[in-house]
Amino acid sequence: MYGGGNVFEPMKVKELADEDPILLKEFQDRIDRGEKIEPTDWMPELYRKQLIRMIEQHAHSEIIGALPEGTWITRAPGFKRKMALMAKVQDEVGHAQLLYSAAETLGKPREAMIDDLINGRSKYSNIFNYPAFTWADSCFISWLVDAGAIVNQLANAKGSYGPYVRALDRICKEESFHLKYGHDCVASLAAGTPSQRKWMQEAIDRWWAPMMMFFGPSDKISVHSEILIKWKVKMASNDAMRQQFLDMYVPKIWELGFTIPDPLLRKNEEEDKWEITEPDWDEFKRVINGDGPCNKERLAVRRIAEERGKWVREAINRKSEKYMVPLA
Ligand code: FAQ
Repeated sequence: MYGGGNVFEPMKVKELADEDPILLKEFQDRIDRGEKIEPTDWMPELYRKQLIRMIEQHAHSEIIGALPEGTWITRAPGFKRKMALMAKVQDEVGHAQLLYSAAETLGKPREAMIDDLINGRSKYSNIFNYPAFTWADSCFISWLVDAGAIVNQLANAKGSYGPYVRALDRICKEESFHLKYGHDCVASLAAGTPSQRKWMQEAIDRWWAPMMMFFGPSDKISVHSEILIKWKVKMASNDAMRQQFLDMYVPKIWELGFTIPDPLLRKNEEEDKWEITEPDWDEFKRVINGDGPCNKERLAVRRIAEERGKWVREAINRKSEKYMVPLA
């Protein structure tokens, strides 16, 4: 009912051709003029469904994204790192709440979104299905995964759907702080002992390929980009975002003395473009469809959280006097 669909297959919803052409043109004109679309405004059914799909997946990514880093809170080196990581993880969960609220404005209840997540019907970012074996893996996430998220979100925060862009605006501010924390963690390891440098290098080696996939399939095979860019939901293509990330962060990784595990990586100065090894899109499809190294574990944790929180939700929702304190 709400959309979703299988990877690389467009969603089956009311065709754009079946929408009222006058309303459709007015809608596109508003978008072209840079106006924001608000929940009570007219919108094509496909715009609504695409937004629900994308915002919901984004919300799930934040909540699942808290898991690989969250397991490092108790083992983070020292009190200050523990405090900072705890605050960061709380922020990520808060981002999910903002995003679920934004998606709810389009008509899909939060309970239905959570249900789709824990039952494996919704997607979330590929990258959080890989294991964080060491503290350095957590540092990679805090610096470079957050960096990738910011590249995407800063662009899309200028998009067309009011509730989503307002949520992104706030999220970007918090993510920028995470980025500084993450860079500080990686820079500390870079300036540390040979073992610490080795751990960080190994983390980069493990996470680089999923990081390249993080921005989505290449423009040649991306399914939704064309319409989302036309409607200013996505403000740049997947390849453009990937290029921007490479431009900003490859030099910074090199500056810290680390290498990048891609023999083909080079900047083609003539075309002003980074050349990379084509990501393994078969692995990507497997991972986002539930068959990655940690998918089962990630969803199992969310299921336990859902089960354990049931009594709280029931207590809040219950109308019976059982949980009510008499006023006098
Ligand atoms: N992972 O046609 P496209 C974060 C799916 S937040 C999984 O190109 P689209 C914060 C896609 O859904 C990270 N699935 O799709 C943090 C579609 O499948 P469907 C999340 C992916 O929507 C940091 C199919 O492939 N950010 O990290 C991925 O035009 C640190 C075809 O792809 C957002 O969600 C992927 N990477 O472009 C938290 C930002 N890529 O639905 C904790 C908003 C594609 O047809 C720690 N989202 N797919 O079954 C977007 O900008 C877009 O949705 C893209 C994908 C760019 C992710």
